Amino acid sequence: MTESQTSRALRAPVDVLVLGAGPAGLVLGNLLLTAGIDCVILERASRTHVRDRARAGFLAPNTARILERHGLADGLHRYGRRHGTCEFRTRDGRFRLDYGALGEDTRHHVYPQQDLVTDLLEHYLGRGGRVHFDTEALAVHDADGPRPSVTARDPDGRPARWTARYVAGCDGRHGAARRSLPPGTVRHQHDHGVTWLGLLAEAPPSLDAVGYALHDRGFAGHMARTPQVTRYYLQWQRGTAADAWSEQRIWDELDIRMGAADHGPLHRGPFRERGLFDLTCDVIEPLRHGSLFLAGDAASLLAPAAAKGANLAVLEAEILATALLGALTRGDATGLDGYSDRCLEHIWKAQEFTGWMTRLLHSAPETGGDAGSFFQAGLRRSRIASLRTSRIHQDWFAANYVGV
Ligand code: RFL
Repeated sequence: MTESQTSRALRAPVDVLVLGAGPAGLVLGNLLLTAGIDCVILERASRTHVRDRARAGFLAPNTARILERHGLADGLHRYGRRHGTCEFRTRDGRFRLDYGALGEDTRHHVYPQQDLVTDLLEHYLGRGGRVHFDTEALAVHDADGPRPSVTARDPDGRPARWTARYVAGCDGRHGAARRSLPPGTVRHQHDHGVTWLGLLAEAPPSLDAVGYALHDRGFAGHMARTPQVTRYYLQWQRGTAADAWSEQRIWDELDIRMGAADHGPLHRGPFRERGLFDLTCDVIEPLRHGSLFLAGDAASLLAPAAAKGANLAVLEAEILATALLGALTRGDATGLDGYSDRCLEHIWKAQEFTGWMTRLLHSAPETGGDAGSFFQAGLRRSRIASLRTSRIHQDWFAANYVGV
C-alpha cells in the first residue's frame, strides 16, 4: 500500500514521536535511533527549507562535546571555526575581550545552524531514521494517558493520526506541542522592548571578532558566519517594516554605529536575508505534561542577544534522550520525572545572562524621559568599564557567554 493510501488510517504506533526537525528534534532523533528506539520525526517544512534556514551560528563548547559524544560533530570539526574574542565599541573608544583565553575551554565554534541541521539530518537518515517532511502536527491528544496521539496533516493535505508511548515537542514556539498544553500550564514571558533588524550579508567579515557597538542611535552587531557571509544586527524602531530602508542606507547606518570612520570600514555586499526580531522571551513551566515533553524553543524562547537558543536545544535533547532511554529500556522513570526541573535550571540561567546582555547592549525603552535615558546610559557605561577593567567580571562574562 502506498503512503497516500494509508494517510487516513491510524499510523503504526512508535515509541517516541518527535515533532520538529530543528536542532532539538534531530539531536533527539539521532540519540534515540542509535540506542535502538523506534522513533519518527514529523516536520512541517520541506526538506529543502529545513536545510536552508539560516539562524544560529555560535555554538558553545558544551554543544560541541555533546555532538562529539554521539558521533555527530564531524562537520563541525571539519568546517567550523573557533572563536574567542568580542569587541565592544562605544563613544569612549573600543576594547577587545579575549574571553577564549580566560578559561580552559571558553571558545565558541562558529558553524551555521543550517549546516549543523544538514549534518544531523544526514546522520539520522543514514542510520535509517524516518522523517516525514511537509507534515504538520496539529495537536497532541491524551498526553496524560499511556498512549498519547498526534493529529497531523500529510503532505497531500489529508489528516493522519499517530500514536506513541511518548511525544517530544521540539516544534518551536509556534508548534503544536505548545498549543496542546493543558490549562494551568504557566508561560512566563517578558518583552525586552527592543527590536532587531537581522541581516545576512554576502560579504566577508569586517573584523576578526564579534562586534558589539553601543551607540546613541542604537545597537549594531557584527557576527561572522563563514568567510563569505556575515550577520549584522541593527536596533530598529519597532513597527517599521524590514524593507523600509535601502541597502545603502542600512550600510551607512552600520558605518555610523560601528564607528567605521575610526575603526576601519565594513566590507559591504548584498543582503541575502532581512528579518525583524522582537527581543522577547518566555519559559514554559513545567516542561512535562504526562507523556508530552517540550525541548528547545518549544520549552523556552530566548532573545538572540547571547546566542543561547540552539545550545540549550541540543543540551535539552540529550537530557531528554537519556531520560527516555532509561524509561523505555530499563523501566526507570527517574530521568523523565526530573527532566523539567533539570532543564529549567539551565533555561533560567541562560535567560538571566541573556537579559543582562540585552540590557548591556541597548538603551532601555524610554522610561523617565531624558533623565531616565541619561541614567540608563550611565549604567551601561559603568558596566562596560567594569568589563574592560575587572578580571573577575571578565571571568564571569566568559563563563556565562559560552556556557549553557
Ligand atoms: P527550531 O530550529 O525552530 O526547529 C523547530 C522545527 O519544528 C518545525 N515545526 C513543526 N513541525 C511539525 N509540526 C508543527 N506544527 C511544527 N511547527 C514547527 C519547524 O519547521 C522547525 O523545523 O527549534 P529548535 O530545534 O528548538 O532549535 C532552536 C534554535 O533554532 C534557536 O533557539 C536558535 O536559532 C536561536 N539562535 C541562536 N542560538 C544559538 O545557540 N546561537 C546563536 O548564534 C543563535 N543565533 C538564533 C540566532 C536565533 C535567531 N532568530 C531566528 C531569532 C540568530 C537568530 C537571528
